[in-house]
Amino acid sequence: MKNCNEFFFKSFYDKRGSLVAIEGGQDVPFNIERLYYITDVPQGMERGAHSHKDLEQVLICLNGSVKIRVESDKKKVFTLENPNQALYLGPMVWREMYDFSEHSVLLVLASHHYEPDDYIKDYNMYKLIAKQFFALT
Ligand code: T46
Repeated sequence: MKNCNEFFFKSFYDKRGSLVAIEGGQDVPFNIERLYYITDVPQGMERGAHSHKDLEQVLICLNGSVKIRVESDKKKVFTLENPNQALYLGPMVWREMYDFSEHSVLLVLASHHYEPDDYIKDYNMYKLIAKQFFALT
């Protein structure tokens, strides 16, 4: 699937517990300019429902679990449920986050500062632009 893939970070696990280290530009394919996290999502609530024109992001569920419905040249659903599991979302990937478990914590690493003009929130508009974009990439 284009511009979207699941991967795993190396986890340093010993009798004291687990540590995951993330180096920008090495463990994720961009330099990290921003991070944010999503918590306290009520049961049944969905978030996202947009794409980004240029932004690259990596999603990590630090606690609990969450499902991500994605679309680029194909459609797929990922379940994030381990803190060393990650989902890369490149440009022009539609995403919808849902089924947040109680106490879930979704951490997002982003390649750029917050830019409202980078969002595509209209699904019909997304479909039009994505069709051309993925035909060329
Ligand atoms: C994405 C998914 C995975 C800011 O002021 N700065 C920020 O960096 C972000 C991300 C959001 N905001 C404000 C904008 C809204 O007033 O926080 C509020 C909630 O944001 P939004 O409705 O966009 O949240 P989600 O969960 O629908 O989407 C977020 C990201 O915005 C988006 O880039 O890919 O998480």
